[in-house]
Amino acid sequence: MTSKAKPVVFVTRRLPDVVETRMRELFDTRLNETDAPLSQADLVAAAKIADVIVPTVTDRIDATILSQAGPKLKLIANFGNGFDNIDVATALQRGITVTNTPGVLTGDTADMTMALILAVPRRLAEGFEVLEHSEWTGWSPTWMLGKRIHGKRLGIIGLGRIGTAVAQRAKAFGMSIHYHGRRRAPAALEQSLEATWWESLDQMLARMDIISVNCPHTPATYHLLSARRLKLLKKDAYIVNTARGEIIDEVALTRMIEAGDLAGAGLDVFEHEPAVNPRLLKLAKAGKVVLLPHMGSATVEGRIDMGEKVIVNIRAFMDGHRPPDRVLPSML
Ligand code: 8YV
Repeated sequence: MTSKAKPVVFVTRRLPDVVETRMRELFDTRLNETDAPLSQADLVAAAKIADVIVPTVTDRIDATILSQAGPKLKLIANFGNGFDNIDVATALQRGITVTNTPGVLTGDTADMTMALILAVPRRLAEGFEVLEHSEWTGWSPTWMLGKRIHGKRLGIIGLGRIGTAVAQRAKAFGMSIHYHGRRRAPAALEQSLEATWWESLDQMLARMDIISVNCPHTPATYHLLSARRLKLLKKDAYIVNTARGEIIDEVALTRMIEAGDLAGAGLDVFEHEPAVNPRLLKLAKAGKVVLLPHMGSATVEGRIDMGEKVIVNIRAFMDGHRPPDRVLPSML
């Protein structure tokens, strides 16, 4: 790249118009007009020509792709908060900077988490379905009874930005807040949430009414909710996951709900997206689970803010500054 040339920025999926327009003004932007997820060969081709790649959760930027990257590729500016789609360690070893988009999708994802916390115990999807199939024969005092939300214990796994925003919402709904994380939260945050820290995840699981998964997917959190740990939950407990499917052993979870060893689940993410285990779909029909297609951060405002963050990161990097949202080795 000569000093005046605009960097080649390869964007793997369609982004909001306003974001694409701005990117076109600022960079030599290559867009994926079809919006179809790219194949590995497409990603290799992009990595060969680009200064910057802007991937999303649907692109696996692994060591195979990185090993074939051209010498110009110096930045992967992920359009997303989670970066488990990128082999960050290999990228950093190769001198490629990685950035993400934290902060701007916190509230939206927490809202969706709260929606699932409400939807599953209060049987929202089942209610819709009765009307949809014109099966409502009238009100009855003992029909369609769910479980009360307020007064219940919510166990949050990962009290980071999103976990904290979930806790604030859940507190307003009268739930008692419990959490487990690698580190204890600052005392002021604990106090404001009236939150209880559990050093032992196992002990927390055994005592909660609802579990919300809000930690990132890393090698350490893969199947954190393993078959063994899921068995620690109370039989009438629920699990909500808006983080990553890989954090829960999905087959074990499905089996437990089928067997009546767990009351239900609200899942926005899956282990093998976009594939969804047909047995989970069957449980959804039976009203035991509420399933959403990875919509946690899917708001117009959120997507535009994510795009803005990507642009800020690219510009800072190209101007020779440290981009604000670098993924650091300590975050892996
Ligand atoms: C995004 C997400 O939709 O940002 C994240 O980590 O899980 C999602 O909300 C997706 O990652 C965009 O790439």
